[in-house]
Amino acid sequence: MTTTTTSETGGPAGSLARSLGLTDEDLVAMYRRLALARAIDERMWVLNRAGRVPFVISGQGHEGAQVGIVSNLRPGFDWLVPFYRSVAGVLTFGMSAREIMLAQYAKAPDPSSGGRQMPGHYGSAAHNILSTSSPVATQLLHAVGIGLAARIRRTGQVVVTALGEGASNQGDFHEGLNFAGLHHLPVVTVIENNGWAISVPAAKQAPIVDFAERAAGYGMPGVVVDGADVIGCWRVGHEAVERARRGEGPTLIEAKVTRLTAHSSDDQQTKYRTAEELERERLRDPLPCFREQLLEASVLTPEGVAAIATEIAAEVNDATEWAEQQPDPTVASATWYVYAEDRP
Ligand SMILES: Cc1ncc(C[n+]2csc(CCOP(=O)(O)OP(=O)(O)O)c2C)c(N)n1
Repeated sequence: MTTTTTSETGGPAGSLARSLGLTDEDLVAMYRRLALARAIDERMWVLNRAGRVPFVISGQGHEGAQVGIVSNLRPGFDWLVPFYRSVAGVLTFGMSAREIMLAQYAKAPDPSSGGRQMPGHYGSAAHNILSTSSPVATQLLHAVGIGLAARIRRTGQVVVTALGEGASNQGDFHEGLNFAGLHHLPVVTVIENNGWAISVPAAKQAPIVDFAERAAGYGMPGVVVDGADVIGCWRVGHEAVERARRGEGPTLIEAKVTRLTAHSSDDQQTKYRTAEELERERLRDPLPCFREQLLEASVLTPEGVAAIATEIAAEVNDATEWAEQQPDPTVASATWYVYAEDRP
């Protein structure tokens, strides 16, 4: 098994997408999801700074990889095991702006946990999105377990899971990939490599540059893709998901993304990232990159971009106001599911 590197950036997006079987409507829908994820994320920061929500951990810079790859799953049939930056991923897989805001406000109707999980740990039983645990990389084992169940039951379901490059140094990642490779499980693992694990740069995390190389140790293909290249991400996601669906086994994808914000609302990244780096990283923002590609290919017009922005602003306002009005969890619900005898 070899590690391959792929990038579609710079190609004429319209004809390339058509050659891949993507319609203009598909591309516009993907752009809308990217833009919606960004707008929700930006709103979270405003709410945090205004003292309305306790904590933000951002997906800004990761959205292109998430939308491109997750668009290949069948919502309501396949499974998504996300991580805390997966705002665009869970939106692509069926969660709504309102549901995301419920989690931010920790409200009782929050589908992730009824307000008991840490914000950013998205989940929805209705959408086959597993709410994950805070220790990083533990979600790999859950994803592999779901993949094993799908294989035993012969359902044809595929699981996509995601984590950061820092988390890929945890034992759970290696145990999970080994088991998935050994049993040819339908699991696509996406390392969203943003170059940092909080304040630790990737070069101080592991003795390799491309984390996808690790796939070779587990008998599966490893693919590196530019996370600012949405169509390229869609293509590698498509190949990996279809391979899993055919029963040919797992794939490891490494999307080189950028972290456009601090690690979280409790971090000050100017303590360890230079102004030059932060400026340079803006060039790798998938949202303007994709918008420019679609404008150049006449898939979108400036008026179309503006109309989408207006719709999204209304959707984010609605989600914020609606979520804020929902009831808080009851005190009695705090220990639900902690003790066997204390369940509703
Ligand atoms: C097992 C474990 N160790 C430490 C932490 C604290 N922690 C939370 S996020 C994080 C950084 C993870 O970096 P990376 O996997 O590269 O993802 P990123 O946040 O950069 O997207 C750390 C160390 C944790 N949640 N779990």
